[in-house]
Formats: sequence, structure tokens, C-alpha cells
Amino acid sequence: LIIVTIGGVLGPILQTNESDPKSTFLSRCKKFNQYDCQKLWDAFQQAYVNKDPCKVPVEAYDPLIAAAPFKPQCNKMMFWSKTKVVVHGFTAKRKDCFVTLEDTLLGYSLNGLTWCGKQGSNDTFTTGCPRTCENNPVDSFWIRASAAYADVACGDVTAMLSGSTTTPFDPTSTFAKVEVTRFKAPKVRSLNVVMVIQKNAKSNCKNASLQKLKNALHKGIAYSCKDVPESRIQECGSKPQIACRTCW
Ligand code: N1C
Repeated sequence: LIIVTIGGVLGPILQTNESDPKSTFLSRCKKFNQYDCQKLWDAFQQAYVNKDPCKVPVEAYDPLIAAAPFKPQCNKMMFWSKTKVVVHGFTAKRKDCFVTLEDTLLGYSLNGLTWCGKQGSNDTFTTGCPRTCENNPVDSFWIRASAAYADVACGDVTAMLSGSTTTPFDPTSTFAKVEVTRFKAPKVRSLNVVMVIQKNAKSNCKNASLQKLKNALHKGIAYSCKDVPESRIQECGSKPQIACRTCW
């Protein structure tokens, strides 16, 4: 009871205030050192402030991406679709093996946040932000960042897809629409799919949608797919002594 009470009092002090995206952005950004976080916040904000929140195109984030370009991390780049929790549970512990967009400065600083602007105001809002219109500020950011991250992909690339869906390579996903088609041979040597198999799986590497993935890859990029139980991924996450190349 005492712990609960103390937790209840300290909780609001210790936690980041998600309703203030600026302080969340700055405190997350600072963990990366090496960047002028206030300058990045300004570049971020100019994309959507004082605009109709349904009229923020993907290109609005070009200056932000230019201010914090992604570094290629050959053979370690991890992409995903519908496996967010499993992937980040793993990469959080095995940064030595793989990096996702959320492990980069921009992905980390904006992960899980909501933001939008309003015409006639220079403020950032977190409530009443539309997500159903095409050119909304949050979706446009993730599309722009995903494109930039995929543009620098190199070497052997990994993607975690979900065997718990009927269409693991979903043609409407960011992975399919934005990332896969940007992988370029010979800079990217191979795409290696890790099919996450949970209990009551609906699909595996034999799923027809993966034929479409193979076809969408630029010629010259090798393809592989492996069905891997979620428990194996967690095991590799919790045992640093397991070599990255033998995780699955
Ligand atoms: O549409 P998805 O997945 O296929 O997108 C995932 C894909 C990853 O490989 C990432 O590189 O695209 C990138 N990406 C993110 O990193 C990301 N972080 C948070 C795309 N979307 C991201 N989000 C949010 O999750 C964003 O709001 C977007 O709409 C969802 C996409 O999740 P998904 O459908 O599972």
C-alpha cells in the first residue's frame, strides 16, 4: 500500500509528460548528444504548425530529415510490419545485433507521440489531431522517415513480419508501400524475413503474400524467409552470449 501511495505521488514527477510533446522530444533527443535538439524541434515544428492538419504532405518533413540524416548501419538494419512490440522488445536488449528506425534520433524522439497544428496558431496540439485524412502530420512523418531510413539500407537487411496475420506482407503497410521498393542492389545484398510465429499462427513463410514481396524486391537482392517462434526471439534478447548470427 505504501509503495502504491509513493508511486502515485512520484509517478507524475518521474514520467515524461506526453501531453507536452516539446519537452518529451527535447528530453529524448538529448540522450543522443551530438545534435542541437532545439534546432531539430524547430525544423520538426515548421512541418505542421499553422497548417490545416489534413494538409501536411510527406515532403513537409524534408528539412527535418536533412537536419538529422540517417546513418547507414550495414547488416544491422531491421524493418518490421505488425510486429512492433516483439521487434522493439528484442532490439532494446540487442543493440549489438539490429537497429530499427525507433533506435535512431528521430524515430526514438517521436515514437508513440501525437501532434498537429492549427491554422492561425503557432502551437503544437496533441488532442483532436486527425489520423484519417491522408496528409495528416503523424502519418506523413512516419512515411517520410521510413523512406529516408530505407534509402540508406545496405548489406543484409532483416524484416520481422507477423505470422499472426493472414497477410504478413500487407500491400497497404508502410513496409510494403514505402520501404521494400527503396532497397537498391547491389547496396542491399539480401532481405531476410523473420516470420514471428506466436501460438495460433495464421501464416508462415509459405504464405502467398511473400511471393509478392519477392517480386517487389529490386532484381539482384537475394531473399530468404525463416519461421521463428516468438520464444526464440525472446531468448536471444535475454541472452547476450548468443551470437547475433545464431539468433534464429
Ligand atoms: O505500416 P508498417 O507497420 O508496415 O510500418 C512499419 C515499417 C517499419 O519497418 C519502420 O521502419 O515502417 C517504419 N515505421 C516506424 O518505424 C514506425 N514507428 C511507429 C512505420 N510506422 C511507425 N510507427 C507507427 O506505427 C505509425 O503511426 C504507423 O502508422 C504505424 C505502422 O505500424 P504497422 O502497420 O505495424
